[in-house]
Amino acid sequence: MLELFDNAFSPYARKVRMVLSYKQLDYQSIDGLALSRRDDLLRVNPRGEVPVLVHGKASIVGSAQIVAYLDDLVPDPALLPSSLEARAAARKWHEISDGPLDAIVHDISLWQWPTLSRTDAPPKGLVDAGMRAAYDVLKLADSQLDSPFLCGVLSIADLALFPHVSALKFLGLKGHRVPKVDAWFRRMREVPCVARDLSYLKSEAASAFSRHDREHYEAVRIVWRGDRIEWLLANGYFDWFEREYREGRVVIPGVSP
Ligand SMILES: N[C@@H](CCC(=O)N[C@@H](CS)C(=O)NCC(=O)O)C(=O)O
Repeated sequence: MLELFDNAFSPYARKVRMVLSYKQLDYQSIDGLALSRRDDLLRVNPRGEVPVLVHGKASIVGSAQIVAYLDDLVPDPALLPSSLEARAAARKWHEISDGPLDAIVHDISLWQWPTLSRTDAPPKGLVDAGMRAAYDVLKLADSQLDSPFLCGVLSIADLALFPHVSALKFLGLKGHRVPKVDAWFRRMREVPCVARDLSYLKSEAASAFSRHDREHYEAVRIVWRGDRIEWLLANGYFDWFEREYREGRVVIPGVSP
């Protein structure tokens, strides 16, 4: 039996769930970010991050590693296209989605999380800068979308990008013209593994927003790492981040307790 240390809203966990579903694999989901499961999560990943896949004695940490593991476990349907060029492009989109695009979406969305008890406003200009940067990524996708999916056939490129575009739509990315991305997004919503995850997400969101899940999850401290810190600092938000740190709202995985 496969066990997934999961979280409904994590873009990385969303990607892994869609892959599991695409490959028709059954698994047991454990909400690894629920405070009640924190010790269990730390046992399989001392960084305290989801997703983690447990398969027998193996614990696979990190969504890209999990995706590669699942593709080895069940090669058909494949997550990479067949041509050398398209495979390289799919890996590139996987990396853009997991790295810089995740960072942008994370950094501008903190004020929308139902689990956080923030009542302040984002620092001046942050959301606009994020939306501009995200739009640049979407324009690149738009310029490359000349088939139904990013790299020809449905691949990890689409499954990795989708959660971020879906979050950007939720955040209100409006007034930007990316017609091919919009058509791709509509097409993606109909792909069975994507549709299934969207309906799961919808039901989880309804309960999280209605009970304002602050007792079940960390409500104050935010985990900051790698690209997410880099994007913030590259955009000049040193003072804001320092204040967050001094006021005890910053966790650096593997360093902070
Ligand atoms: N590189 C990792 C990143 C995983 C990650 O950042 N997970 C976030 C959720 S999106 C997390 O678990 N953060 C810990 C927390 O919020 O407590 C991956 O690809 O799986």
